[in-house]
Amino acid sequence: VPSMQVENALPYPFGFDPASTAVVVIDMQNDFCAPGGFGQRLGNDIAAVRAIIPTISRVLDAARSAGLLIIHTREGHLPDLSDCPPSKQERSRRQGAGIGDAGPMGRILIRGEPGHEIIPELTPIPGEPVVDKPGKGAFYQTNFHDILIEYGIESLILCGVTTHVCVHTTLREANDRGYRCLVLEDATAAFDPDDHAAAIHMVRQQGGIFGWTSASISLIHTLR
Ligand code: TIU
Repeated sequence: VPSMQVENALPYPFGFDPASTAVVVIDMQNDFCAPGGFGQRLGNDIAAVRAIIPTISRVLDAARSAGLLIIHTREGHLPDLSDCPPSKQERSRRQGAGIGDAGPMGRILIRGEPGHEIIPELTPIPGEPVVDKPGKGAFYQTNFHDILIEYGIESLILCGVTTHVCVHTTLREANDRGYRCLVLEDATAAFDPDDHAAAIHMVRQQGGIFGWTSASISLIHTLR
């Protein structure tokens, strides 16, 4: 029997045990959240992704106090681009945000460059795992699954950007591996609010086909 429950989750209450639950903060990097980054250069308005920063901060405060594991992810590629599929680079170039090309925060979406760093407001606390991933999902070509197994994690609480891309890909990969996932609807964001709304709806339809959704405050109240 789970020791905690987010009562107002949809499609029904989300039960979890703090000892086997991780909060995953997905790709809150300068490249997605700061002016001149990959996200903005793709043609997007970054206002919606910046708006969730304080909400994620509050979630992290509550989760750290309750002893939950926090895992951060970053999307990016090796400087020699050996882990970047040419098809991915080609589409980014066509859109004016070429992966590996020079930008105001260094080479776009490249590990070690300022644009690749997590935004200062959400800097990980020492000891919190940071998973570097070449794809949209956190499982593909990373040690993410090994970390979940090492810590005995069974449930994931997902925050970050963007809801329909990296959050959803990670959610779907996790769901297929048996993890119970809660997506925080106001601690995730897409550049286009319609994409966000559709992505949130998809999680909880068909009886929660990919998992659960809730407002952050419902989780925070549960953790306190
Ligand atoms: N982190 C993540 O979602 N990567 C993306 O490329 N998202 C877009 O919405 N483009």
